[in-house]
Amino acid sequence: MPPSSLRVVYAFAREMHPKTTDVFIQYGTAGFRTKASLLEHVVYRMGLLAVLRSRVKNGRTIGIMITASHNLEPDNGVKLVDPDGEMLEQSWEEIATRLANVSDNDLESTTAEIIKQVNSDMALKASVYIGMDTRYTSPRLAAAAVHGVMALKGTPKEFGIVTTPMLHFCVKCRNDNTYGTPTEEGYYEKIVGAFKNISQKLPVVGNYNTTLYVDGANGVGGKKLNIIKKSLDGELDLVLFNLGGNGGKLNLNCGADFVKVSQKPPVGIEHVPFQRVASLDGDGDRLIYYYVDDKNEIHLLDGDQIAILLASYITELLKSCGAQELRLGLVQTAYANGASTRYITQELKVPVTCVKTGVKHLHHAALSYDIGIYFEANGHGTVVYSKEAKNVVRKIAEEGEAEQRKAAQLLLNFIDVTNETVGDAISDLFLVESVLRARGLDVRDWAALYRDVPCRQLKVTVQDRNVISTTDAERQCTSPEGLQTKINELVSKYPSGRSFVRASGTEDVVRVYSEADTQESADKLAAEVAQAVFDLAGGVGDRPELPE
Ligand code: G16
Repeated sequence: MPPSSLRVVYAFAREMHPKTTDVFIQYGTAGFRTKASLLEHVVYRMGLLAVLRSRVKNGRTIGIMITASHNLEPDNGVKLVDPDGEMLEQSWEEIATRLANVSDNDLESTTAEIIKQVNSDMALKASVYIGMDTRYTSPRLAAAAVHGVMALKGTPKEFGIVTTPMLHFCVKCRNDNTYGTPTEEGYYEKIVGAFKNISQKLPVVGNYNTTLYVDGANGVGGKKLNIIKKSLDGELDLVLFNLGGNGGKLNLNCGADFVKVSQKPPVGIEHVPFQRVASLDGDGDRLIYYYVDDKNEIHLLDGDQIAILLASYITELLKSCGAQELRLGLVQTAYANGASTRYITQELKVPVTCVKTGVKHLHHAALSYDIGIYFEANGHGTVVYSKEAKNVVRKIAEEGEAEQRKAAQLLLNFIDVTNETVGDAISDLFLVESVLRARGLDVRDWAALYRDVPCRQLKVTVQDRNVISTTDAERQCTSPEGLQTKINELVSKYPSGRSFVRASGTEDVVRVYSEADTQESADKLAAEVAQAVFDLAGGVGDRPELPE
């Protein structure tokens, strides 16, 4: 493509997707995310960037997902997916931010500069897969992405409404056909098919029962489970609610983020004590389980507990296979409950790595193990298995002793249920159900594995959240001056106290996390640290308060 044809980049921008705001936007924890009305030009430009990225990767397919995931309906966002289904390589985030913020007049020349900088061969073909969530602003933004791809003569393929992890899966399959078929049906075939295979090998025993209630957050995940439900042949009886009808709003008082942060059950269902319930988030990439007891108190089984359940089962299968030489490790963030980290290292004797928030960081760290399990406490995570690990297990499934073969075959099914490209609520749900079934556990047995330290999360609005800098996997705050000293002073008043603050990369807020020996203390500590953030980091609006 000769440089002169870049004129069309400007033409599309000016005529169809002009930049109408000067608000600076940054590629954050999971792409660009803000009010949907500020995003059209950004998404168009990400269409351009995806084409350049595809060419740099020799024409391999790149993904664009239109979603603001756990955020409320008025927000939207865009995430770029790299050829192996992982998040966009970090060194490109800066390029994405630059392209998103230049004026329309400078767009053509900036595009030319970036082509040179990344050495994108414009003669190559380029392929871009585009998916979107259920937000009413998503179709318009998806169209802007398509125009961006067309402007640089790439080939867009639209998947319509899919979960974020489904798009990641399709991108991976398109570039590596040994992983599966790059369609929604291909996803069901592999992941749901493997779950049914496991279930058929595992009789229902002990306290496990096959009825699972699922809160769909009024988003795409629930809709897809409604399709899957019919093909489960009774292996799992899904009772779905918050599917987007009856005026239910996306992520509003429901969904994984609401349940985790507010520590309250979602609206949309009458809770029966001890019922096992799973909550997805808006684009189907996070999963939290919970139950309500006979005193109407909620008990969460969040990303930490999911990671532990999966780690202990995989460890058991590896032992039964005789493949203990495979190194299994777990990756968490600072939000992981202290009790979970202690349980993993002391009881399970599994090594733990702590990294910064954002699945891109966790995924990367997990790849250093033969089997890496990564979960954020908010329910975002998955398992990755190295080629070596898969080969070892395959060999045992073919050549091992009878009992070893049985365990290895179960593990191979388990690997197939896993969406290794990214955290996936649907795939994770089937993994959890497989383990509960294999072990005959009900939700209370699972919750009894260990007890969380009481914790609390709060949000504080400040003038510019970038004044907060952190180090040590976000556990220490380096600016503004004096804030960490104040946090240390507050924490020291509470037995088992721990607290940290960081700027969110998906919402315009500073997040505060605290833990202490009682819920009252954790709440008080969070409120005091939030006050300190408000005072020292330029709080705006109302002073922070605890949720009721
Ligand atoms: C995204 C990221 C997650 C992160 C979450 C919150 O999730 O993919 O890794 O934990 O945002 O990030 P922050 O605290 O920076 O706002 P999702 O489900 O919203 O895409």
